[in-house]
Amino acid sequence: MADMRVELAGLKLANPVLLASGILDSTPGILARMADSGAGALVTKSISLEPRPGYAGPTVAEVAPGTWLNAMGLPNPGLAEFLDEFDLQGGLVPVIPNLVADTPEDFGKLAAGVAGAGAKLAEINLSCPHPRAGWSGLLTAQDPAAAATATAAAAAHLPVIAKLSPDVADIGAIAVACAEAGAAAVSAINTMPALDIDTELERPVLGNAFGGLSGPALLPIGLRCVLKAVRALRDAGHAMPVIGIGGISSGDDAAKYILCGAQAVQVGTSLGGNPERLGEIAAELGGWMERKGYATLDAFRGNALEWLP
Ligand code: RRO
Repeated sequence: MADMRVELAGLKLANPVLLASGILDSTPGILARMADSGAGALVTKSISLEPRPGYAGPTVAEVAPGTWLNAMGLPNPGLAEFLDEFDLQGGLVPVIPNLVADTPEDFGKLAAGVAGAGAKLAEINLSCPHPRAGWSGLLTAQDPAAAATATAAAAAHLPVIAKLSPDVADIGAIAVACAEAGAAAVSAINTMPALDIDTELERPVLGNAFGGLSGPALLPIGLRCVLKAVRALRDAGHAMPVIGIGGISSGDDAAKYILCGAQAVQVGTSLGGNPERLGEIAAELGGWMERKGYATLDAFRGNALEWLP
């Protein structure tokens, strides 16, 4: 049987298929079910210092079969209630809190809070695709200096994964900036900033107008971003791991990310309505490895990079 164990920023995981932030992660009970289903680790919904109610609806819409647009608006109970509710150290598999803040200071406070509660690794969300309607400016993950400052503030308290946006000219430069600021890993990608219009109402479909696109269409975009990040990090001499996210709905999709050099992957949208799919995706990846004769993930990680000039 293929050995799918993998190390991620000091954590030893049974397999490289992780639950992505923002889906099936709003209560400890759902997280426990995802652990039972076979996840290598669980990333929580984004947590802010203070509670956030989220945006007015509609907050999600299916814009093509399996393709979703969302602008939830970071609904969450805030750090204090999150820490009361969730056990960050005793679970069956590691729980990785996802943190979101508007300032480096708040990223530092959040990181200190979850580290104090026993978290060994956190993901920092630098790339929520839809700030409040009407706001214009750059996402943190669109500005290498801002991404580096936020990363350094959080990384002072525990190892962090910086979650990047696909909506950038050069994701490699952002990944390198995060590595140099002390990130333990980067994850790519968050949802793709997008818009849909209701032709009857002649207005945007979502309450917040802009949203983030997810689903199978994101797979080729995510693969390109991961490959570019892996290459840029390698060229800059950083061994920092990249986690692939976007459009994964099968073990074959997960294998594609690892062939592009990803250390692990996260799965979200395809689990909607079918939580058990996560474990099946991990099992399918194992089946693919056996069919190809690979005993470990290291045996094929990054093989697609050889085809690039
Ligand atoms: O809560 C959201 O609306 C949201 C977040 Br924080 C994110 O990072 N990505 C996304 O698609 N939605």
